[in-house]
Amino acid sequence: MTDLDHAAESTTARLFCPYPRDFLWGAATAAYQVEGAVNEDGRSPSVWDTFSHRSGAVAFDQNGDRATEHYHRYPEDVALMKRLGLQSYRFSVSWSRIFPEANGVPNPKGLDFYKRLVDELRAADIQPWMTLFHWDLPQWAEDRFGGWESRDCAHMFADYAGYMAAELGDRLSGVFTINEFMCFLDKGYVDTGELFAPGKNVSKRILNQARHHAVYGHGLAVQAIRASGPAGLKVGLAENIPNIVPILETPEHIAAAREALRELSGMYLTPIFEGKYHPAYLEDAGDDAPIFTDDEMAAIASPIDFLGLNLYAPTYVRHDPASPRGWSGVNCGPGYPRMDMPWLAVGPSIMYWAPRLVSEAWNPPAIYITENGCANPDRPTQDNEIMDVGRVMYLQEHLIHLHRAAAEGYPVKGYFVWSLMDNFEWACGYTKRFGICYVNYETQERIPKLSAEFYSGVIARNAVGGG
Ligand code: GBH
Repeated sequence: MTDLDHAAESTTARLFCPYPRDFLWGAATAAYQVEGAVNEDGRSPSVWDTFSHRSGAVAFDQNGDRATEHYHRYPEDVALMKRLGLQSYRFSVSWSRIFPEANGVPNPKGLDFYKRLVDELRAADIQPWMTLFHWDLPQWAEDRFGGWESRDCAHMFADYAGYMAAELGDRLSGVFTINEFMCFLDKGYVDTGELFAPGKNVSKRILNQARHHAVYGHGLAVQAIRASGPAGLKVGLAENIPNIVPILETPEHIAAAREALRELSGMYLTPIFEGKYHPAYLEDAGDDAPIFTDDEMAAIASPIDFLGLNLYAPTYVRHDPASPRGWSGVNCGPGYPRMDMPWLAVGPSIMYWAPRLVSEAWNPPAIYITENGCANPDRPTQDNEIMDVGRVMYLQEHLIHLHRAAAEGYPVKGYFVWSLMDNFEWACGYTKRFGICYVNYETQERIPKLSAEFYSGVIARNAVGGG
């Protein structure tokens, strides 16, 4: 054998290395994107119902009225998960199914759906992981007090969280309070072009205050879950951090990347882990900074059991002595590869850098990749096959870098692919497909794509390689 053969063989051997024992493999969805049944069993509208019915808000004026009918087809969907070998399922709860009105009276039929779903999952030996808030705020909260503009929203959210933990907690493997602050606040409260619900345009000052109420709501929810749920129920949140990648793997660039992460997370994760807003955030906000108390900051920093990371696209950062902060961003530049979304640049090493930089900055006890995936313009062939080789490439490359993170000892415990199936992709409606299973929206048929077969193999071997 030549040296090159040896090198090739050991590289291959590395790729065949398994993920940690007990590594948890799953898939994720969110209520408004899959459930449909928006007027059934006492559910009241959320801001996404209102927004998607506003003319021009969503591509082709599409909405989640029907979505993928998961509300009715969940037994079929759980059977599909089982066939694929999934070990866990991350779903979200539609708050307005549980509390259809502002009066705090729960709706038993709404709760019952989630009980049935969770029981079905457990019977199939699939761990249920629940997200409490994936952007579909009850419309009553928007109408009454302007949603997260008000402190009341944080308190109402904590009440809802405590209620769910008490009712369902003993059957859950974990709870995520909030999914991605930036998407419902920075994109929902400010007109950035591509609007998200509720589609308003508030001042900087009000946005900052709403951000504060949202992280405060997370902290109060953690406390409510601990107080009302069974002992030992694990709780965290799922955040879309800026997925910083140092332009080169050198100590200066890595230090710059770590500082960029803390600074760019200055209003969300930094206070959750450090109990303080990042000084650069407060300085930039100036007179528009949020108003808060010490007690609120302490609540925001309530200890969590794990951090969920939604990882899609990279943000490159360099060490830059010329910049006042010592770092600066670097654009991907022309010709950079992208998947089927304008923002979805491909940078698989985010799967290594996110766990590493987050661990170096804040040392969370455990990390789950709560979302990772891509849109691909999938279309069935005449034989009803979906050859999404682009998604297989995307997932495979990302999983290899995740393996590196695990191999170097960062505490990554599991991975949820986004998404189990094609679904209502927010402002893009049904025009973008993120599923590993194709959905025919006429018939609601689910067809596993090539990527589902790929992912099943990874789960079966607990490794990317070795097939
Ligand atoms: C996830 O967020 C969501 O949790 C999920 O519901 C959704 O279906 C999935 O992504 C796919 O989109 O326009 O340049 O400002 C993804 C994270 C964060 C990606 C905001 C788009 C906006 C980039 N998203 N980001 S930009």
